[in-house]
Amino acid sequence: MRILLVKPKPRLETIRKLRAIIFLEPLELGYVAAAVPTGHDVRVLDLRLSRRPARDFVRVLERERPEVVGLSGYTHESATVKALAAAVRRILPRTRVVVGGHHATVLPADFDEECFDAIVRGEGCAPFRAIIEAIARGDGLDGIENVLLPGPGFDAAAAARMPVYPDLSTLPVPRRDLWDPSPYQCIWPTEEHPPWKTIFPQVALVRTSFGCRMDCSFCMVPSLSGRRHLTRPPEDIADELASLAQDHVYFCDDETFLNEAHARQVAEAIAARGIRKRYFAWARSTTVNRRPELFRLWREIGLDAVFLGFEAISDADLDRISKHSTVADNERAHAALREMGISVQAGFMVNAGFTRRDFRNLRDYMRRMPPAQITCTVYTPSPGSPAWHEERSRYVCPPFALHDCMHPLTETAIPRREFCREFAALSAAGASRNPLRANNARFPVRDIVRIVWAARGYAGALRRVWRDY
Ligand code: B12
Repeated sequence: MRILLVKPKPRLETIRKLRAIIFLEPLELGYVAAAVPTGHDVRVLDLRLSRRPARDFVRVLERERPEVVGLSGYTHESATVKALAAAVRRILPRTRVVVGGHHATVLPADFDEECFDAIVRGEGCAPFRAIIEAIARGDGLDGIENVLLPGPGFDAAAAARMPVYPDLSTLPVPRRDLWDPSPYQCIWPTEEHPPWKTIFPQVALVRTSFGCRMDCSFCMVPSLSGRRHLTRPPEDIADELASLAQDHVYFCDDETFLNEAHARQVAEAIAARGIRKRYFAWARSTTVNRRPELFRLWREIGLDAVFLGFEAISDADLDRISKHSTVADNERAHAALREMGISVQAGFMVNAGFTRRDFRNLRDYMRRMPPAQITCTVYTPSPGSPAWHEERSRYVCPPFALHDCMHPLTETAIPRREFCREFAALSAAGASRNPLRANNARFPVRDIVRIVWAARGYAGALRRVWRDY
């Protein structure tokens, strides 16, 4: 069979404008493709690369006439995914349409529509393989674990239970041969940038673990993982890293170092194999403070930067979101990482209740920070998280379209247009602390043009957010 796996192009300008700064491989589709039994022809179509995604999708459907189309999507892409599925139904009525990904996992009922044949929840490899085998045999798709069937028999009780993640050692090696790696790049700030090297290297996305043991109120990962932190065998990770063409690796874990013994074994496997790459990973400040020696070890094997979720600038606000860390923890971890030569990406969240004074306080705090790449999002709990259940009855917009962590979804304390202006101004304030700027890094002129253009475009998109309601 011909199988087409598709990543949609986000509709929101806020996400589209991120592309010039960070644009990562469609790894989820690489995994699902790797699970397809041999003998079938699989193709990955990343519509984010297309200027006219709807037209290009139709052209590919007409030219290739796939028997199965697999669609992926985040919550804010729900409407786009449905439109793509409807196009398949219209053009190729006999083609099976399978949807998976984060939105299908947490809110499968949203895809209980005629244009879908199956909704895959959670890790997609085993279910997708079973679906392909069933279609190839001419069987129905009922009875496959973590798969729901749309229509009158839609199992609402099963939809309300979170799927269980498999043992990560059972996962196949993702099929990166299905895309050209060159467009997948992201900004790579370091404490000491090698002179005249690009700050936008090609980047591979690699998973070493899944899940989180914490219970931050705004995140759905703890409910999805059952507060377990599952890990991949260190040797599998080292094999995958050794096979990569890219020198730069972005770890797409919820927290790479939460299982300290595992993180150490991965570092040791990388060192033993003599793999020389640069790494970016996410960590909690409390993990850094508890195990600074682990980060020192990772620094030796190439850890350049760490994302720390600072989130807020008061302990009371951190308590309110069950972050289980303090402002002092964040500052200590920031200083410790920089002292080791590891650059910090600091993530802050603003919330709809922010007053002018709250914005000013956060801006002032950022300006006083030691160098960090600062990113800001709007506190919008992910569907499935405890805070989402509590907050969603107060949403002032349709449920999913604006769920990109850039749009306030409840009423704002100051007029929405002003809120957006203030939020955009935070990005500009944050940019002044970027280590590349603070350390006078030298990089190619084309990168300077790109960063100025990207920052302008992004700030403009943030200022215009109020128009989307
Ligand atoms: C890395 C990452 C990113 C990267 C982008 C990754 C990429 N490939 O482009 C960056 C940092 C840029 C990013 C940005 C954003 N992200 Co993000 N991100 C992640 C993270 C940490 C890992 C995702 C990942 O790559 N996983 C590895 C792959 C292999 O696993 P997977 O995506 O889960 O896919 C598996 C299954 O879902 C399933 N599956 C997926 N697709 C399909 C399709 C079919 C047909 C089938 C059968 C199965 C299937 O099988 C896959 C293989 O195992 C997750 C957290 C998490 N735990 O997942 C958040 C997460 C996905 N992000 C999230 C959000 C909200 C965003 C942003 C909106 C935030 C923002 N404003 O910056 C943007 C949106 C970007 C966009 N293009 O839309 C949310 C999504 C919530 C939701 N319900 O939609 C998550 C879950 C974080 C959270 N805790 O809430 N993100």
